Amino acid sequence: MILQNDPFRGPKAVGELHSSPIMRRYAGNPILTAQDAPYPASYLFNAGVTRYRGRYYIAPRIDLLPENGKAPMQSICTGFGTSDDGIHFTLEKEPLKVFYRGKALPWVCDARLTVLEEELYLAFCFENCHSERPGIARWEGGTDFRVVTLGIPQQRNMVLFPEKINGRYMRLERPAVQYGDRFHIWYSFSPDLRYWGESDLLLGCEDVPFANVKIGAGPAPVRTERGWLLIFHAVDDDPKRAAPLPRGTMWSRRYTFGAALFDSDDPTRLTAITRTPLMVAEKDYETGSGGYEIWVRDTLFPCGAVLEEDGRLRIYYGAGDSCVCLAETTLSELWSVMTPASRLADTATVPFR
Ligand code: BMA
Repeated sequence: MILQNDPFRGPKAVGELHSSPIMRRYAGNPILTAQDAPYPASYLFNAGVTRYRGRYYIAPRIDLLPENGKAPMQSICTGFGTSDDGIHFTLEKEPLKVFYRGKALPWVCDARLTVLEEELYLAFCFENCHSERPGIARWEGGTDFRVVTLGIPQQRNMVLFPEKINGRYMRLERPAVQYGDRFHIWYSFSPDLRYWGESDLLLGCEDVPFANVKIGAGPAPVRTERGWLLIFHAVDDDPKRAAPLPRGTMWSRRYTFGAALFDSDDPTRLTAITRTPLMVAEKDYETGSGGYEIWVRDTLFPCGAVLEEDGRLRIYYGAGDSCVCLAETTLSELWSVMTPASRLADTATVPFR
């Protein structure tokens, strides 16, 4: 539903966008594809990545489409693997399982990994006959995770902070709304990781000049000397771009990503943002040119970030809903492209005008 009297309605079309020169793509991209899965897979992308106990862990979304010949219908799962260098990952023989009331949840996808209090957590979305829901699960060893909490529909892009904030756990989520035509990032607090509340708006779609449809949290926020750094995806739509995807669906959207900074002591308070994207699909493995077969063009979807001890920030992103790629920058370069900012809506209770 489009609200005509919405004071935050932005421009209809965002226009041309380019990647920032501060981002360096890894020359060996993509770092992980469907061919690396030890079981049937059509596309492997959107991977949560973190460093835990001296190793890198990865949890990529893996889709199997019927035309692969081995599946009667599309299915989605999440792989799980490790690496010593953050570039060469080996996946476990089976996808990960997220147990809830004795059963593994179906279609777990778009995972983010967080190390919190020395434990490894998976924040995820799962899809089923009663819609999409988010959840958080704790690793139990092998490929097993156990649910700690599940949210209600319709939400995706749940992300857990790696530390307590003033004595409470904090998470981000992205509810889907039928009210208004844009989706925003929200936050909640919890005393125990299980019960969540005090939910409020973190960042509005209107705060991101290169989004006109939705935004969502990317990897788990990273603590820096300037505050909490959040890499987020931004979606803009332009009907002029409408053209079919390889499987026929019309597609006129574009997923790019940027960065926002939040106050160290109060991460609900925005302090700075990139007013243009950090990255936009440009390389063949991101656009589907040059013989690369991709599923959804113009789509970059970051789910992993690792701040190395030498100041390099590694960002892991899904490209074209088809593969996992890596790009790097440094915090000092990031500060040079961020602008001081505060949220346009000072509360999440602004009346219609
Ligand atoms: C979102 C999610 C992501 C996907 C993106 C682009 O809604 O489903 O997994 O990468 O769309 O297709």
